Amino acid sequence: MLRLPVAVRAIALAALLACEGGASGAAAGDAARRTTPLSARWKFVQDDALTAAAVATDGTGWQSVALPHTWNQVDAASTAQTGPDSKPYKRGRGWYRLEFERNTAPANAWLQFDGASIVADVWLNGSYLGRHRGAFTAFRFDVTGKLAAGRNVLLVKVDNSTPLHGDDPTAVAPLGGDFNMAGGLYRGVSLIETPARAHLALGDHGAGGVYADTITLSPARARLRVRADVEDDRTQRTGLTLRAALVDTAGRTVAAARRTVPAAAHARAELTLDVARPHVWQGVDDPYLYRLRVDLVDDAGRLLDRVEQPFGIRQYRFDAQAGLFLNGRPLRLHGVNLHQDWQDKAWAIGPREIDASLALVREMGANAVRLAHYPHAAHAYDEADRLGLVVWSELPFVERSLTPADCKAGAPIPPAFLDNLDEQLREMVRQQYNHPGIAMWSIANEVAMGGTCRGADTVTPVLRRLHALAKQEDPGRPTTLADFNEDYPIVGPMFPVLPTGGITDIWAVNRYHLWYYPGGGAAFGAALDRFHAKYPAQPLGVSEYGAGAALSHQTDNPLGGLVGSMDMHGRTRVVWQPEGYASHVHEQIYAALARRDYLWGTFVWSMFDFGSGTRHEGDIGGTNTKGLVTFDRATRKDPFWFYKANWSSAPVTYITGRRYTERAYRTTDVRVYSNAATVHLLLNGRAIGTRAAADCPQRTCVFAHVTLDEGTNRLEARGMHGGATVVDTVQWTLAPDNARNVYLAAGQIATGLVSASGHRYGSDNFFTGGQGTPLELDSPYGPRFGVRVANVADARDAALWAAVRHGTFGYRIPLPDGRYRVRLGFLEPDREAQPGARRFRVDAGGTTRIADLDIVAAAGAPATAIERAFDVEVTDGSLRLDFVPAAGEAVLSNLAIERL
Ligand code: GCB
Repeated sequence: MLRLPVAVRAIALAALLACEGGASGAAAGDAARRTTPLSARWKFVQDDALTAAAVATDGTGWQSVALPHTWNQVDAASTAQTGPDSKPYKRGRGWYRLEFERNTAPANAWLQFDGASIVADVWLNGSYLGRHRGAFTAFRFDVTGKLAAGRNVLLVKVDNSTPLHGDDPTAVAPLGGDFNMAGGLYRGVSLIETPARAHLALGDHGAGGVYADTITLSPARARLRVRADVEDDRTQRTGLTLRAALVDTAGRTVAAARRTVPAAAHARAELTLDVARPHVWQGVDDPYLYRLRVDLVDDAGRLLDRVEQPFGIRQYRFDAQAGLFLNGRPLRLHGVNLHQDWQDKAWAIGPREIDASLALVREMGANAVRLAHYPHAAHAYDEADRLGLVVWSELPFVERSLTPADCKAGAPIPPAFLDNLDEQLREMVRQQYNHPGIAMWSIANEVAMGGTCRGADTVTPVLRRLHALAKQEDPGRPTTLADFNEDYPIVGPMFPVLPTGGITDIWAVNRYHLWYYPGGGAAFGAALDRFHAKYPAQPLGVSEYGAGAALSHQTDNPLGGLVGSMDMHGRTRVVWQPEGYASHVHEQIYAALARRDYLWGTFVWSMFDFGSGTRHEGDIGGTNTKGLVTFDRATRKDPFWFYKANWSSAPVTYITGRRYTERAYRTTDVRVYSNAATVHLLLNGRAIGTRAAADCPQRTCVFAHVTLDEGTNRLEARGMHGGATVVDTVQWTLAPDNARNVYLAAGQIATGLVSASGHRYGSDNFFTGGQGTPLELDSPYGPRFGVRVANVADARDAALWAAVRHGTFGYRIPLPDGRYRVRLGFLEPDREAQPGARRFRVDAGGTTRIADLDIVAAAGAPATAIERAFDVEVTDGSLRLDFVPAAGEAVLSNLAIERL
C-alpha cells in the first residue's frame, strides 16, 4: 500500500519513455490507470487560412514544437518590444499535429487536454472528436475504439482570434480584460488509459470523479464525505466496489471506507471517512496534506481505477464583522493577484515557472493568492495547497456580458455565451473542488464596467445565475466577485453605476486610489466603511489595489507631480511611473486597509508585471507595470520589500531607491523597510542615525534630510534582528554640479531630466503647497513630454517646460550657506490666457524679488518661456521662496540655483 504511489509514478514514467520514445506503450504491470504525457514531437503551423483540409496533411513544413506552446511567446509583451510602442499580438489559428505509436488498442482510453486557448477542435486519425470552448479549463475525449494499435495521428486546431466569430458563432468568455489571451496548446496533453470500461468518471467536465468535503471538524474528530462518480460502459455490469482511504504523511491509513457501486452507466457512491485527532491544513502556518485515495475494484478484486490526490482537512468561516476564520482561528488574508504569464514565454509555462512565482509570493510573506482572472494550471492550485496559500479561484467573466458590437446592434446576450459561462464555471468548480486552499469561487471581475447596454443592466441577472449555479455545484464554498464601480468616483457612460454588492456570499472591491481614482488611504478607507455599512451581512474584502512602477522611472518626491496611466476615459497619457511613487501608494493604502478589522483579506494588484498588449507604459512595451516583481521575475521592486517587511517573519532591512543612482539633490530622505529591532544608517562609513522599531510605522524607517557627499555615496543600513544583523547597501553618486547647485523641474514627478547645457534636473521637491501638473494630459505617449513651447527648440529643454507647479506655494530648499544666483523659468500654460489674468510675486527669504509678474504680458504669448533671475545670500542652510498670487494662480516651470 505504502509503496504504491511510488510504483504508479514509476510506471507512468516507463509509459512516458515508451511513448515519447516512439516505442510501443505496452501496459506495464497491473497499474490501474496509466497517464502518458504527449508533449514532445508536435508539428505546428500558425495559419489563419488553413481549413479542415489540414486533416489530410502530413505536417510537412510545419515547425517542430514541444508543449507547452503558444504562438504568442514573444509578441505578447516581451523584451522583443522595447519602449512604449507595443504592438498587438497575433490572434488567429494554430494547428498542431502529433504522430504517436501504440502497439495495443487499450480497453479504455481518453485524451486529456489541460488547456487550449481559446477554442479547440480535435481530430484523431481523421475522425473529429469535438470542440472545447474556453482557454483555461481541462477537457477530455473518449478515444476508446478510435485509438489504433500502431500509428495514430492527433490533430488540433486552436483559435484565439478576436472576436471569436467566423466559423464559431459562439461567444466565449472572457469578452474583455486587461491581459493577453495567448493562443495555443499552452498546457499539457496526455493519454489516460485504464484496464476496463468501468472507471472513475472521466467524462465529467474534465474533473477527477472524486469530490471530498470536510463535513464536521473538532480537535478530536473530522468527518469527511467522499463522493465518487463511476462510469461503467461494460456490456456486463458485474459488481463494483469503491474503497476510499486517507493516508497521512507517514504512510499510515488513518481512515478507510468501502461501498458497493450501484450498477448503472453513471453511478455515484458516497463514503464517509472518520479521522481521529485530525491534523488540519492550517494555511502557511501548517499546510498539512493527507493523501486521499479512491479505488474502484471489480468483484474479482481486480483494481480497475485509482484516483489519488492530496487532501487537506479544513474549514473556512467568513464573518462580516470579524473577517475570516480557518479551523476556528482568525486569519487575515495578506494576498496578491497573479496572472499566468511570464516574459518571453507568455502562457507557455510549466511547473517550474509556477513554483518560482509562488515561491516569491511566499518569500514576501503573503498567505493568499487570487489567481486572476481565470482558472490557472492545475499545478498552481497543487502548489498553493502545498505552500498553505489560501486561493481565490475565478471564472473568466471579465468586464462585459455583451460585445460592444452586439450591444450596438441591439442584440441580446447570446444564450450560447451564457451557456459557455455556465460550462466554464462547472468545469472550474468540478476540476478544482478538492483543493483545500480554495476558499471561494469568484464569478466575475469588473463586469459592471460594461454592465449596461443602452441603459439596461446586462450583468446583474447573469451574476445571479452564476451565483446560483456555483451554489448548486458546491454549496460549501462561498461565492464572491471583484466589484468595479459600486460608488465609482467618476461616473459616465463608460462607467455606469451598477451595484454588485449583495449578490454573492462574500464580496470584494477593486479600487485604485492614488492611481486611477482621486483620494488616498482616507478616501479608500471611507469607501470601505460605506460598503460595510451598506451591506452589513456581506463579508467584505479588497480584491485589487496597486500602482504601476517602472524600474527606469525614479523620483525625488512622489508628491511632486502626477503619475501617468490611462486616464479616466481610457486614453493613454504621458506615462511616468516612478518606483518611489508605487512605494508611496502601497504605504498609504495599506495603512488604511490594515486598520480595518472587518475585512477578510486584501489582494495587491499585482504580484508580477504581466502582458497587456494595449498598454504603453513601463520599461518594456505591452505590459501592465503594477507588479511588485518584474515580468521576468528577476527584480523585486521597492514595494515588494514593504510587504516583506510587514508580512514576513524573515529579517528584512532594505534601502529604497537603489535604482535611482545618479542623484539630483544633495539633500534627500533615506527610507528603509525593516522589521529589525533597530536600524542604523551609515553614509560612507559615518553614522547618520538610528531608528528603533517603534520609530518606524509600518516597518518604514525614514532618515530625513540626509546630506550626500559629492561623488560616491555608499549608504549602509544595518538591521539588528535579535541575533541576526542584516546589512543592506546602495551606492549613489552626486555629480559636482548637483552637489553645488540645485536644478528642479517644477510639477514633474520624474527625476533625471538632463538639459541641453548638461545640468541634471531633479523632480519637483522641497515644495510647500500648490499642485504639480503635466501640461498636456492627452499628449501621445511619445515623446515623453507633449507640450510645445514656442521658444524652446531643443527637445531636452522642452522637457523642463512640460509641467508646472501652480497655486499658492513655496519652496524650502536646503543649501549650504553662501551666495547664489536664482533663475526661475515661467510660461503661461493656458493657451487662451490674456494679459492680466494671472499675476503673482516671488519672495526670497521674505523679500519680494519679482513683483507683479504677468507672464503673458512679459512673454507676448502663452506657452512661451521666459526667465527671471536674482541673487540671494543663504545664511541658515535653507533658501525660502514664496510664490504669491494677486490674480489667478502662481505658476513655476523650473528653477536653477547656482552657487556664485
Ligand atoms: C483592474 C482589473 C485588472 C487590471 C487592473 C489595472 O481593475 O481587474 O484586470 O489589470 O485593474 O491594472 O488596471
